[in-house]
Amino acid sequence: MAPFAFFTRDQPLQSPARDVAIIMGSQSDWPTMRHAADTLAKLDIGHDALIVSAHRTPERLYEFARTARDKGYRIIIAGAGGAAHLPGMTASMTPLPVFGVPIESKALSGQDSLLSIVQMPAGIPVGTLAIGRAGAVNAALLAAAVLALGDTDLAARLDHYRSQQSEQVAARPADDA
Ligand code: RP5
Repeated sequence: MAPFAFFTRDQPLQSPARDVAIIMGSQSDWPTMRHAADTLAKLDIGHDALIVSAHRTPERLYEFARTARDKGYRIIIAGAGGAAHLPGMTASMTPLPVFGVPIESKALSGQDSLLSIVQMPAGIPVGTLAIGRAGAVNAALLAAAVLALGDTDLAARLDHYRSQQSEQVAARPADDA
């Protein structure tokens, strides 16, 4: 089977120069996970976004996780909701750093996602972020910070991002904001 044959339905997966793979358990996770993609794009960090379900497409998960490092990815951001096994299972099959984003589920507001991602047994780490959009944005920023350790241009872009963010905070609250 050709590598990433699972991912060719909509567009061929371009092999990286993409440092970050954003994976998610379902199409329904994309409204959250697109914030990670948007943040990486703002920082000009190459990335892919892929649907990989631990429960519905376990073979796709196995294929992805086993080959991610050889494909050139350096960091994986994994978003999942409910019984959210995707980040932990991915981490078990790749030496790459995995950052988990708990999706805000309907039934339990993401607390199920959070607890099932964060409480990894010792030996296989997943860096767990906040529930929902904040977690997706911060996963991208954390990935950027790690990549910036070996990339001075990216470090400068990240400094600029944070400076701009600071400048956008008003000194006083406004009634009509
Ligand atoms: C998980 O199940 C996904 O990560 C998603 O958050 C959740 C629900 O998926 P759908 O039923 O909306 O496809 O695997």
